[in-house]
Amino acid sequence: MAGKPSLADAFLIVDPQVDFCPGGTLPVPEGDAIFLAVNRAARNLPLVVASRDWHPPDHCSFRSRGGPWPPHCVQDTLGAEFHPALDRGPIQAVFSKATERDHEAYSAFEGTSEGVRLGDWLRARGVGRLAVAGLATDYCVRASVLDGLRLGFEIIVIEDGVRAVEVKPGDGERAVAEMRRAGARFARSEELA
Ligand code: VGL
Ligand code: ZN
Repeated sequence: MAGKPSLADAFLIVDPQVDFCPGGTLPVPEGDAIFLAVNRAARNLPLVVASRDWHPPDHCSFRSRGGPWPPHCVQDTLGAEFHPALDRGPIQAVFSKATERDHEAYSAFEGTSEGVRLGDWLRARGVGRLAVAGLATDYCVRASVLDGLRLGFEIIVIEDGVRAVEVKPGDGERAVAEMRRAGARFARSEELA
């Protein structure tokens, strides 16, 4: 395909799951509004991966175990599936995280696909510049972006492809400021086309 060179070598879609969208058990306000931007970015970037929150039924982050969250993204349930509005076609690998009952993991870089960690998988494919979108801005997107920067990736957040939970009002904006300070850049999905 002819066109501008890509702004990124690969695209990470963080936790685009049913439970994080309206109607799910841990809904992010307007969580399902990310998919236009996410699908557009995925069409226009050369390599696409996704992470998924993939909890056992008694995960330590659940209120039943003293954690902060209602049960969500329980392995092999409907709520843990990718949202139907996500175009799965371009996704080449899925990285599961927080799969053990006593360990919480917000960052997609703690996720594995067939035993391989996300960072190693990307490096093995020559990825240096990574675009990131998904849910939620103030939790798993934030943690993934900060981790990716620490690991030496250049990170570009797709700003129309993220939404925040906002347990406290302003959490989304604070997370954006923190990602910027750490060195993340921001672009709109149209800029990738
Ligand atoms: C997430 C809260 C709990 C996320 C995951 O994907 O942002 N948030 N588990
Ligand atoms: Zn979770």
